[in-house]
Amino acid sequence: MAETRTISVQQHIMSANDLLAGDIRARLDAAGAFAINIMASPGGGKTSTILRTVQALKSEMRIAAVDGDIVPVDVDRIAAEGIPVELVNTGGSCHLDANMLLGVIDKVDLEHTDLLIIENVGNLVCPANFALGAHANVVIASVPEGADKPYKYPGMFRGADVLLLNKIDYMPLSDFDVEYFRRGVMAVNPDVTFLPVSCRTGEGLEGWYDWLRAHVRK
Ligand SMILES: Nc1nc2c(ncn2[C@@H]2O[C@H](COP(=O)(O)OP(=O)(O)OP(=O)(O)O)[C@@H](O)[C@H]2O)c(=O)[nH]1
Ligand SMILES: [Mg+2]
Repeated sequence: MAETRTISVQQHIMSANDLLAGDIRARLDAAGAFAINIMASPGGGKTSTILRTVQALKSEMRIAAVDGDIVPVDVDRIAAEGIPVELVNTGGSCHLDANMLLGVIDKVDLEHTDLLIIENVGNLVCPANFALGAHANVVIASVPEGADKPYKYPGMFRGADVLLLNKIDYMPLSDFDVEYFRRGVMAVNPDVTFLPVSCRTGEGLEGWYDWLRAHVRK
């Protein structure tokens, strides 16, 4: 019987994605649009953060959004805030990749966009492995998920430029150990901008808006 051999092609798939991500970055830069890739577990607060951000900043900057999902539930919520938003139908994939994003980027008026917000698929593993050409990775962890997430999903936390610890309003009901969480984050990503926030009460979000104000060219 013929011998079975396993050939890893992972490297090549990643490289192809990186090339397409480079194309997206070039188009964003040519248009002067700053893009963020928001990643979190399902329910961590990606859409809530987008809604809050749009409400707070849409009078200061032109915001558009792209949402990776299989149904337009979040797209409809974001559109209700009065900004352009496109659904990238992921067909059930566990992440967005650059090719999927390229499929909708032409529908976004990048020339008239200062901030493009990409809501990735709810997952703490796969999205970290696929660059989208965004200028910054924004990872959201949330208090009910527990403080051990940086230890269990280091790849996601390692790649973050901004880390929002959301749902801090749950802190009094929780055994969440902020120092344990912070140590886990610092072990893999000491330079990350770490901001505890609550999309429910608004606590801490001013720091997030200021980070965006400092990075988005208007
Ligand atoms: N108490 C509290 N609830 C929050 C907070 N942020 C979000 N939620 C709630 O958490 C739930 C999930 O929030 P979403 O913003 O939809 O989360 P998501 O990450 O977009 O979820 P998926 O798109 O399904 O992956 C909703 O019921 C929100 O109202 C917060 O800071 N505090
Ligand atoms: Mg969502």
